[in-house]
Amino acid sequence: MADIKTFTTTRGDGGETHQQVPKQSSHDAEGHLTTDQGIRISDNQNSLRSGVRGPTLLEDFVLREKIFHFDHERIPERIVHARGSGAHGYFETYESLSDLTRADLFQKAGQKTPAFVRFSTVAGGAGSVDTPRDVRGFAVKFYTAAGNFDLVGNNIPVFFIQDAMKFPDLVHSVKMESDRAFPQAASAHDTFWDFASLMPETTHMLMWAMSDRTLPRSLRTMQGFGVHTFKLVNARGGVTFVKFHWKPLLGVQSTLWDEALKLQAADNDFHRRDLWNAIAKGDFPEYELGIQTFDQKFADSLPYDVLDATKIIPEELRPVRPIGKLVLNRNPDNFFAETEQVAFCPANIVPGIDFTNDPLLQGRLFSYLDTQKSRLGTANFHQLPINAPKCPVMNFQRDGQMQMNVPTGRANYEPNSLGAHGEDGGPRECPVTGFVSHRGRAEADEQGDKLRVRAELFADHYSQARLFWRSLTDNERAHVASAFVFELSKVKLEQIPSRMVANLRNVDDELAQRVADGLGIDLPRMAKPAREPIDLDPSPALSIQRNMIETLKGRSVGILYADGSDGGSVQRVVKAVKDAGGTPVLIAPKIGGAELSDGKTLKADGQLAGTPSQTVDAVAIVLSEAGCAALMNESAAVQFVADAFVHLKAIGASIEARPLLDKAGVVADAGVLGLDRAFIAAAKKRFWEREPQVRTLA
Ligand code: HDE
Repeated sequence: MADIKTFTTTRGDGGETHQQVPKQSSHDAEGHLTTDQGIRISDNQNSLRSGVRGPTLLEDFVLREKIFHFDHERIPERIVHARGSGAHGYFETYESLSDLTRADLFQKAGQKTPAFVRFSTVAGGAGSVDTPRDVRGFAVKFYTAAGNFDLVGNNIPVFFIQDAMKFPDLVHSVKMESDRAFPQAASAHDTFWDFASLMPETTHMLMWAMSDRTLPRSLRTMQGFGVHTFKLVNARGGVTFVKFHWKPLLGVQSTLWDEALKLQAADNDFHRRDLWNAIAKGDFPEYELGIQTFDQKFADSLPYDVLDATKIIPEELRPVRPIGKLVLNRNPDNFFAETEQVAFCPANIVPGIDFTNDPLLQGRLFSYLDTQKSRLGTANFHQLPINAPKCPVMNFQRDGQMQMNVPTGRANYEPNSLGAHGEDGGPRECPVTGFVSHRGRAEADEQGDKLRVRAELFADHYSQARLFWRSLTDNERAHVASAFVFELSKVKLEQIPSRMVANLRNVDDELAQRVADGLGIDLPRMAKPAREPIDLDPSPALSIQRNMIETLKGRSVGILYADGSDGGSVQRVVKAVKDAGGTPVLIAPKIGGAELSDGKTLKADGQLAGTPSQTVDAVAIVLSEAGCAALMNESAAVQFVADAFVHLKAIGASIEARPLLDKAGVVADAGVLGLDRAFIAAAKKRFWEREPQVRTLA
């Protein structure tokens, strides 16, 4: 009935722990279909009825059980981050960090810890699209030998608000509006911008949200951040402040806004499918974990507060030290059991890691456990296989709905002398190896009277927004300005856009002017800042364009061909793409393929109308004269080429395909090539210099 999977985790001390998780299949050992009570089912097609055309009988327990289960198959979706995609993998530590932390997973070079990751969008429901303009969740559960450690981060290093008190307001404002239930998965509406424009502390995050960071090309090409400042604690109790960073080994890549919009139509599951396919074919996504560490003295030297989640510490000021690598090498067996039921919680930390007084983090520590109870229905959700630690769990917690273990023994209290769990009546506390909260002496003088206040430096809402703006390239700045224009153009209440632009004047007057011009409104007076912004040094590390890695790994090249296309040319492109580590995608007018010049029929991976060029990273157009003529009046073909051009992608084409390129409005530039080697090199990047030719970079 059930085959058993064994998970292994290497401990810091070299020992191993095992846990067995039953993997249920839908039939018994001999292949028979059974009810949930194990009774073999004779007929799964027809309900039990009285007479051939008579009424269905209530006694049909097979039918009742099947429909009863179906009726309850859905659970409440997450209030935020409802749409997500998960993957299993492992984390490998590069070198011992024992000088900084006693956290088990960081003790030995080469040490591997099993992990599960869930990526998500924030605002949309579980069935919404993968490519809206939205922040992405990047939540990692490390099943360490000393218990579960959850690093529940985002792909942006800052957050909209500084205090947990404002989280319900933020989320209410961004989700679909409560009376009309639209828009779905979009921040471009009145209530979000009403809230954002009234809350200047959102400005830094808004700059990131309006940038290409919220349009990731794939889940494999985005960064992740722990956002808050945490603490690392070593065996001697020594503490170091830390910020966690994930960096994809493929580099960070984003789409353009027009591309993201069209992807919503082309493939709602673009990111989920990409992640699944990559893992399925052994192209395992990898992300390096890095840390920025610092002490109190450094924190005190900054003109902003390290407890404020709307601030970064630029990498140029404090380099990110790579400490290990996450490899995602296994797709979930079951979406619901794993990706849906996984329960992350920032409060899940292990000895060697600790919280700071960041008021946003402190609120999160309560929220996640609380929401899991409502979402998963029982305080025993930690027993679900995906949530269960892979190290021993021993305590006196008992009972509750859906208790899946059978705790033995008479004693369910501590201390006891009954010896139910060993001679000494254990399990017992572990004063040495157990979790001890760091005493937080460094912050002690900030504790005292009960106050509802924010620390002084939290009032600086604009300096880092300005830093971000100044760190971008011209193209990236234009995208930010256009995104503000797009979003605010969807706002119907007149007072909101000018209030937002008034805030933006504190970031940069040119940005504010561009947004006002784009909206066709007068530049409003500058909003009075709570604290005068200061000029901080730009951080080139924040630009995606500047740091893009030129590679075909993780990227795909769409090869458009039709009847009569030169077989040799198609095969040469396919081989060259593969040799460079990329994925060739064969696209033809018919999914059955096309008959090439050599008489062979080549089957397609995608049909032209269903595989537009935004689903690939570069295009090769391999057409004969007749093939090209046949596609000249095919809008999908013209659009295929036109979109590749305006999305700044490399276009390689046979000479015979030129008329199609002309019709699509392609103008010769460094990214428009023949089908030779130069095309493969070009396919590794985007042609940003083309952008002023294809859209207004206001
Ligand atoms: Fe979350 N957040 N959050 N959040 N969050 C949830 O927990 C919350 C915040 C993040 O794939 C919820 O199980 C509060 C920051 C991710 O399952 C909920 C505050 C960051 C995920 C919740 C924040 C995050 C969540 C909804 C402000 C980046 C998805 C369902 C005080 C560092 C995890 C759930 C997954 C999910 C609360 C702010 C990341 C309601 C109260 C900052 C990646 O508990």
